[in-house]
Amino acid sequence: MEKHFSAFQQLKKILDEHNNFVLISHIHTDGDALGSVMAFYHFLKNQGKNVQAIIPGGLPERYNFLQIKQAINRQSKKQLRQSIAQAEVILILDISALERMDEWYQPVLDSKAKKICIDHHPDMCEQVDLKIIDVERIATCEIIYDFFSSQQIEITQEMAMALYTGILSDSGGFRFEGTSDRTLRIAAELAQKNIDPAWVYRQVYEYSNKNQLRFWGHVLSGLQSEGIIDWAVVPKETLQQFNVSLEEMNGLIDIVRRDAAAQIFAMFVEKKDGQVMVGLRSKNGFDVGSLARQFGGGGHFHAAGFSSQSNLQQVVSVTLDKIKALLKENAGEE
Ligand SMILES: [Mn+2]
Repeated sequence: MEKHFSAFQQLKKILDEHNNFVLISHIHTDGDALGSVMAFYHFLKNQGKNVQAIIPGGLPERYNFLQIKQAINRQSKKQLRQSIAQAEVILILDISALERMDEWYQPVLDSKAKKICIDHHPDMCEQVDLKIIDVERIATCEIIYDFFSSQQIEITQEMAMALYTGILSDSGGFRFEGTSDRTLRIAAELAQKNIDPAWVYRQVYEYSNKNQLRFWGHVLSGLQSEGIIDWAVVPKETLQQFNVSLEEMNGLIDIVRRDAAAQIFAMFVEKKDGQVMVGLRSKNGFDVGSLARQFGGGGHFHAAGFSSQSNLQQVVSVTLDKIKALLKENAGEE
């Protein structure tokens, strides 16, 4: 039997028995977060329920094809705070850490609503009433697909598009570790609902402009390397010079991953306010998720990140030293 079957039944019962819902996911949002929110949005709306969908921070333009603007952050902040306080059920999707609800973290915790976490990140969701966590899944959208199909819920074309996009984007276009035969079977099922894989790929992965590509070229030409570690450093002046947003960094680290001679990858980006965002990837047995958690961040075994208030050079050297120390430790164990 399906591993989450009884949790899925509980979830279905909760959805059936209530009318006022809030859906929320994480800041610096991505295709899986948006796909998860949009799939539940369409499902609950089709059931005639009241639904408010919330994403902290901005909505990336490239996902406009999912009609996110028509569904997410539709109320003023004051009204959203009220919706959260009055909700009966809050679905927290693909969150990794509840703090990633950002400005909505405290309002959600204060709400008397039943709180439900559905996620494929290691479990860091305290203070919720029901958790459906599965770290073996490439995307939260995979778990949501299982929920719908286990409960014989019809997946409409809009729901299928949302779920397919989430799986496509979190799997890096069906390439990353964790992409399984099950991933491909689910994608195939969803694609039957009038989804053109090449068209969706184009929306998600071919959305760059020339300026962004030139910026990527600049960063790549400054790529540094030591042993099996590759890294790049982007000071805030470079972001300003090329006039690119943080969002336009997305995907760059996955180009760096193409270096066959390296196995651990880090990208250090200094934001306008001085905060440093660190993206981490690995393609061996090195757990970047646990590394990121040591620095107050989060993520998966092969893809993770954290942010720091220290200055850029300091974050670079502390992170690289930590990676080297862990590599030495791992080598000692063998
Ligand atoms: Mn995800």
